[in-house]
Amino acid sequence: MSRTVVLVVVAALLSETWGVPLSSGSSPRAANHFPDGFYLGAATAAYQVEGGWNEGGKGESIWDHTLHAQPNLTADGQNGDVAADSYHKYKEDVQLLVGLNANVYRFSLSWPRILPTGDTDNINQAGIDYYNSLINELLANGIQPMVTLYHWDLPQELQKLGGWPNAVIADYFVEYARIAFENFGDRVKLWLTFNEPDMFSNGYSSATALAPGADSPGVADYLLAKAVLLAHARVYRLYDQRFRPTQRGRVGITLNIDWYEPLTSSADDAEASDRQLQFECGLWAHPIFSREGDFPEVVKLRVAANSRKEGRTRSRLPTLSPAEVNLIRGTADFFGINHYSSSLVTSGSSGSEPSKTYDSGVVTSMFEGYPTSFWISDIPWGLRKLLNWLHKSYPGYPFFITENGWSDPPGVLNDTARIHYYRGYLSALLRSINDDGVPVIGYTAWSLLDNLEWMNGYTIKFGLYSVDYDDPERPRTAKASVPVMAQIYKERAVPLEDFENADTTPPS
Ligand code: PNW
Repeated sequence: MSRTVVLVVVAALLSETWGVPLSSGSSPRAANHFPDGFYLGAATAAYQVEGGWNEGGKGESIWDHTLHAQPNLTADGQNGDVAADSYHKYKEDVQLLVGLNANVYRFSLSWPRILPTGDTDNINQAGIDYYNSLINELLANGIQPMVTLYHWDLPQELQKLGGWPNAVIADYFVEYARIAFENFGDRVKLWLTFNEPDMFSNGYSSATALAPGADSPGVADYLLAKAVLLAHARVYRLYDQRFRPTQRGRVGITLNIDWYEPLTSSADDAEASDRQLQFECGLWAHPIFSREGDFPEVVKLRVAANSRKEGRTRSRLPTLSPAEVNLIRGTADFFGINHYSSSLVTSGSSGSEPSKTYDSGVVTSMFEGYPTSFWISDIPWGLRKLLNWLHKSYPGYPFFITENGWSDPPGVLNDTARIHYYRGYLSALLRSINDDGVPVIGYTAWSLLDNLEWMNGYTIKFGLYSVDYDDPERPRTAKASVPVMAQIYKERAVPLEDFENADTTPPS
């Protein structure tokens, strides 16, 4: 064997056996391939797909309550009472995942399906049975379950106590998590405590954005931040101490993080970009994933300064005591990311006073010249920049892309824009892993099937599979993106031509 051949073989063995990233100059075959053991699948959330809102002993959630009381909050007056009927059709859903060659399915547990009052006075066995059936069906088909404990459907009984801004809710969340670990942890090895706290905090800063519609901007959302971080940390530590020794799974949290590109090359805009990332991501990530813990300095300073200006004697952002900082710091085995889009950012003033938006002191705008749908721009290099920024800011943590996807208006089965989006973003993900050395362990596309897109009702479609919402049977149909994704998942690679054509390098 010539020396070159030996080197190539050794490099291939290294990359295959230990997932050692090859440098960009190496074999082009490797660069478009996912590492061994990489998870590839799709995601959903309970309220968006399950339906069965009052079946099998399920209690009322804040979403049931809010959309029943105010049906006009959704774009089409619809709600999740039936949704995609996954409560009855979960076996079919598992076959949709099989059709994608997925090896992981991210779904969420409905807290009030398991604990109808949110508390342990009533542990609903029918709810536990439902999730056991789903988990067993997944495993029988070779698909790992990845479970989100909280994807926004708080038991309404706990909203009567004020919901997440009330720190006492953490006590209930820990009990709920314990019941989930006890019942499912023998088979579930990937756990997420929360989905997108930054996004669901809007349910407490706006009357109309999300349930429960408690309108306390700049106050409730920061109180919620402390309560959620403490709840997350306590659940992580519970798992670590009581369940990890026997169950050997991993616990993380998922944050929504877009990329914010400075509008100009000025130092001011670079600062605005960092500030926006700190207010959207750092508020949650810094306490958990940074070496020093606590809220980011820039967030603490700006909220304190605005609070003083408003005549308050205390900051609207609660403080974390040294003991709380220690409790929260380091409480994750991996870092979940929901990434959809990139925007431009400059410093300036937006949002009402007080509000988190106002505190951040930035103005964002959408890029021009990229494919756009609703609030999403198709900018693959934004994901690559974000992953590099995250890896630099929070070294030592593996990342998992828990959501990424494209939305269409209703009726698009030949979803060429979604295909373009996924080819680009999966290529950017591969560049981040193989060229940049960012440790990413998995990817779940949003979403497996068309579902209730919160206040947009059924008017915005994220599914790889479409669902006919006019038919009581809720039949599923594969969109054109399904065979494309199924091939990528099967080959565990983006086809070379698509990979090389993808827009993965930021314009200079
Ligand atoms: C996420 N935005 O929410 C949620 O985790 C999903 O439940 C949801 O269906 C999905 O993304 C698609 O929207 C977001 O306006 C909602 O920037 C809105 C935004 C981002 C994420």
